[in-house]
Parts: sequence; C-alpha cells; structure tokens
Amino acid sequence: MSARRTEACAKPQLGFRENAVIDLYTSATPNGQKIHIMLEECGLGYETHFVDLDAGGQFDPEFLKISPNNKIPVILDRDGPGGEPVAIFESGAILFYLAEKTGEFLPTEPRARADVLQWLFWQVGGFGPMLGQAHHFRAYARVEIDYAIERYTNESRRLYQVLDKRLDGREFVAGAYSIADMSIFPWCRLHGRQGQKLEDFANVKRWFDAIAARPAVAKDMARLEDTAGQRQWTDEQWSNLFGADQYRRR
Ligand SMILES: N[C@@H](CCC(=O)N[C@@H](CS)C(=O)NCC(=O)O)C(=O)O
Repeated sequence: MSARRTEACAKPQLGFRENAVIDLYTSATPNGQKIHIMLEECGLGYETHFVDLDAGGQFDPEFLKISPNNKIPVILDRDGPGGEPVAIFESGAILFYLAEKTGEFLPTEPRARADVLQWLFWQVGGFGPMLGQAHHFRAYARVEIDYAIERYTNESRRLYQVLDKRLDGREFVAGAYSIADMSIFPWCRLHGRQGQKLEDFANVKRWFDAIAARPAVAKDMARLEDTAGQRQWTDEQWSNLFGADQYRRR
C-alpha cells in the first residue's frame, strides 16, 4: 500500500505519480475520508493530494476540469477502463467505481447489490447534506439562526434514528461490510457538531465502534481529523467557502 502525502495546495498539481494507481484529491472532511477508507481497505496504491479549500484550491481551472462542482473528493485512475486514465468526482460515484474496479465491498448478487446501493444513495442524498447543514448552522455560520439550528439538529436526529433502526439486529448497514458503511461512518464521527450523542443510538454506537476499530479505518482517522468546527475563518477564507468567491460564475 502506498499512501504518500503532499502538502495542501491552493493550486492542486494534477497528474499521475509513479507507483500510484490512484491520485486522490481530498481534504480532511467526511466526504474525503470515505475514499481514504475505501482505498485503504482495498489496498490500492494511491497518492494523496490535499486541496486547500480555505485558500480556494477547489477553484483552480485545472482542478475544475476534473471537479466541475468545485469540490473534493476526486480521483484520477491512471489504469482506468480500457487501460486509459479516468477522473471521477462525487464520493458515491467514486466508491461505486472503486468497488467495481476491485470487486470488493459491493456484492454482485442483484438483491444484495441494490440493498448496498440504496444505503449509499441515502448517505450521499440525505445523511451527508442534512448533517452538513447542521454543521453549518450550528458551528460555522456567522449569524445565529434559531430556526435553521433547530431544523437541522432535528433532521440529524431523525436520520440517526433511521440508521439506528436499520442497524437493529444487523452487524452492518446492508449485508457484509460495504461501501455503504464506509460512506456513512465518517459523518457519524462528527455527531457532536450535529447536536447528537451516539449513546442515544445504541445500534449506531455498536456499529460505529466496530468500524472505528478496523485497522484501515483507524489509520486514516488518526491523520484526517476534521477540525473545521474549531476554526475561525478569515474573511478571504470565508468568501472561498461560503461567500462571494464560492458563488462566482466560473
Ligand atoms: N456531493 C459531494 C459533496 C462533496 C463536498 O461537499 N465536498 C466539500 C468538502 S466535504 C468541498 O469540497 N467543499 C469545497 C467547496 O464547496 O468549495 C460528494 O459526495 O462528493
């Protein structure tokens, strides 16, 4: 396994590196962490390129060619379909691609496969975006808006309840450990920022602890801590993330 790290860069250097099958453009956030977990679990050689989102690295014109939505994660697979390079953005699509490439963590039997995919889509379409709004209004916003805080804290709780019920009597979210678990897990690490306590969801807690103890997961979690909740952004950083620069037409 070769996971080398380059420094965070406002101008991400695109291109393949020797000995790495996959170049991963990422950041220490739940959407980035999912892909680290999958790459570690699969044992694929990869090189990590941290994109400095605060500094606007996501808007670099070269990066936008492979990430038209100006977000991490993105992968470049030098050995893509037909032996040709391919770039993929959107964490769900990346997990699906890597599962198909390696034949791991996504069953081929149609019913089991659909089960994994519905929970993967539940995460990318709901669990992630709603919890992300909870992070925003509870921890990042420069104005305190009670309605937004209440709405997204309540919605987070509802989603944890759905997950808790799903995990009742199940070891993992959908059959064996899969890309669905990998996509959901990193968001649960930040339960405090979402106004939730894992102790309130016994099944989630048991599942969370089991995944956190996996060597591939523990390795990445130690070096990919999301510290956004403790940071004060400068006006320039704020503009890149949530203000005028974020919304500029490119
Ligand atoms: N739906 C996307 C969401 C990706 C996303 O929100 N990435 C954030 C970091 S977690 C990002 O790159 N933000 C930078 C920006 O919006 O400018 C996925 O699942 O990959």
